[in-house]
Amino acid sequence: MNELLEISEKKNTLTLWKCFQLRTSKGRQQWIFEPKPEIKNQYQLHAPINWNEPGPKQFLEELDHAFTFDTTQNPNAADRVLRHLYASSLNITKKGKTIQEAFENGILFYSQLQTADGNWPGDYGGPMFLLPGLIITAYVTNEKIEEPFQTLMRRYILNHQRNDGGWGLHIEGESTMFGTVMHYVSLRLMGMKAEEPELQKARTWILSNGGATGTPSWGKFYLSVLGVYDWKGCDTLLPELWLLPRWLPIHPGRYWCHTRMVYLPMSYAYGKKIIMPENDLVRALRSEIYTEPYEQINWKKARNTICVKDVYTPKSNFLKILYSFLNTYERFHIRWLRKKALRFALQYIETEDLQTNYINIGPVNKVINSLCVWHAHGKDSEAFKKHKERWSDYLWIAEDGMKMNGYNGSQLWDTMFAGQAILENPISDKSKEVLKNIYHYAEISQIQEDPPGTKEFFRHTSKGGWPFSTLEHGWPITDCTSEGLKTSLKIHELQIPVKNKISDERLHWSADLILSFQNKDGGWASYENTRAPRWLEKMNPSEVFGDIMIDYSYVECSSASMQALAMFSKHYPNYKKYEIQKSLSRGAAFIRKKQREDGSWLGSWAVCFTYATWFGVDALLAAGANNYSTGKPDEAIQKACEFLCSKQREDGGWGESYQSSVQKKYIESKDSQIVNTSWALLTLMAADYPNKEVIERGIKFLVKKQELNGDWPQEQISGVFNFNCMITYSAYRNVFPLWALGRYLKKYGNKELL
Ligand code: LAN
Repeated sequence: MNELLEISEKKNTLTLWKCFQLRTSKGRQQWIFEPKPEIKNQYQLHAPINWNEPGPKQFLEELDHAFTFDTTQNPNAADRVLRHLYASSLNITKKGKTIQEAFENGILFYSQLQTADGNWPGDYGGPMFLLPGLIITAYVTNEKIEEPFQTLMRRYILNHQRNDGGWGLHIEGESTMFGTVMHYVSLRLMGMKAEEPELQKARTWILSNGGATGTPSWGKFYLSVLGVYDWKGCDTLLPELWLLPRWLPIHPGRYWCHTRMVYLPMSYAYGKKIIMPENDLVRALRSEIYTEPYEQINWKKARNTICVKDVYTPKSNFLKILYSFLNTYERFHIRWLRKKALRFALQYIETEDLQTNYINIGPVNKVINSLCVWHAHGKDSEAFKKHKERWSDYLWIAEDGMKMNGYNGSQLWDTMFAGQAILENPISDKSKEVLKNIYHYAEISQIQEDPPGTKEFFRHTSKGGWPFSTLEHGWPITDCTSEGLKTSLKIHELQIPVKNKISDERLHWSADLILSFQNKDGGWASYENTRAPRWLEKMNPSEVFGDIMIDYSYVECSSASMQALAMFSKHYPNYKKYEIQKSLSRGAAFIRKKQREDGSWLGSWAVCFTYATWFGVDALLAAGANNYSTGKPDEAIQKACEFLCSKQREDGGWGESYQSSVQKKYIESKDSQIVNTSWALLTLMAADYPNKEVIERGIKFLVKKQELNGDWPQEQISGVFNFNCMITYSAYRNVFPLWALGRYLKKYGNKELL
């Protein structure tokens, strides 16, 4: 392309990106469509806009073009839209010559993305089954999604269509029936015609892989609501389970809270058999996605049909037998019992809505709760309106279009990590200013009371905790509480002047909460204590996720909790001293038990062994284990360091593919990754690993990767949940290299770079 043309096209792209603004308040993030007056005039975008008129129509076409994203090299977008909005004015023209300069440039760049109330907004996409849930819900409830957003959603979906015509479970995954059927249907609901080439290709994928009866159970659920699958083809989602005695291990109150909160509205929708009135599009879809005529589908058989490309956790025999009983019960179910169960489920849904200010715990129950509330109270009800207002909290715009985030953001988490990264070496005025704002976000986000309904609706206490995202969301998490506590304590140590200091009492609440979260096995789970035995996993009906039934003790959550307790004890030596000591030694025993033969730990929440090994080593150190500086390093720490060294690559970096998490064995990525390298370096430096050359090679790799403006490039996807689904952490590429550089500076001082 002619160079001038290319420049003008790029300019046009950036202008179109700028039609969207991010509104933030107390961590809440909402993208709004707000074009500049020039754009409004240029494309005749004056209210009421008729999108079929030539000006607006052209605008949408150009918008579509501006968000076209090439996934062939890397399907991970780099959160460019936000970064362009916030950070395009910074002009660093020279790469740092020393490690200190690289560190400061990194802070300078990253500080521009910090919002006025101290947190970092960012892309938290990755999973590919979330947006379709919202699109289907909006369609069923007859809610129109604003046209520019629809354009960006379609674009996002098309950008991530794979060469074979399908879509995966997440942006890096191979095509699955779940991904493909859900996106095919979504595109059709958003107005695309069945004959369009992308849809033809998708249909070919679906039909040649057995048709939509092979969609996993969560997909079957959405299709049933839409009326393009028969509820008879779903295993029962028995609402009566809620009425079982609470002491029974299979009572859903004992499930992992995410599973519990998803199956809750699912069981309500199933009990009510919510289904949209049939229309032409529904009839058309029925004829498009199956290999046989819709009327001839054997629904009973379809319950147990699943495409081989989707299976991660096959339904156990135990579950199949259980379902054969429950499905029989479903045919004759007791009316009054069903009614009672549904009344309870609705009350529980409404309580969750109130407790979370209609944000809900996650993106899945967000949309299914909306659907249930719409069904129970109607489109004009206050409750449904409040639900709708929160849809935008989950939607994110990046250069690959509009996606649905895996949470209402990762604000608290990213912010506390950024704080700890800078705290390694907070010498510049800039870093102090950034820390002050970080502290402000910690202060306004701590949960100070238990929400109403805590006991009745199976919640652990919340007081003193920190959430993953925002206070309004309000579910406390073990390690988010710990990172919040650690960061607050460290900032207190630094004694920078802050407006509202978090009182000693509030910090004691946190320590109490962390202590209360410890499990019998000595470890810590994610949101609550482990409430049921492991065998409950045999009842995992999801087919596509691993380990979802109970909240297990995790290395990461345990380590963060131990670090926080140890640090707390240093600040408040007289508060529950012995209890904390005991807790730490039980924690250490759990961590040691989880270490693998090769010295590593398996990660559950990021990819993968480098991440958990960082936590494993930090946990042991927090519990008082010796590092190398003592001359007699703890054997487990030694093994962990040797493991890491064995994985360092020629270029000085480390790199794991998401397959490490899926297969639970170390699988290298094609190239070394900034994020894995940082975790490995943080671990080796924490352990005081004596071979400095290993560390310097890693540091050099990080500095070499830094961009001119102080940012780092977005590489592969680094987050995971339930072992099989990946999730984007757009902050990690900034926070972790900064943390590693900061620690290097603190330990070894500054150094010229070659
Ligand atoms: C998260 C995000 C944060 C994450 C950490 C705090 C990093 C972790 O250390 C503990 C687990 C936790 C809280 C976590 C659990 C699973 C979540 C909530 C997610 C990965 C974000 C999205 C995911 C959620 C389950 C997605 C919806 C899918 C279902 C299977 C319900």
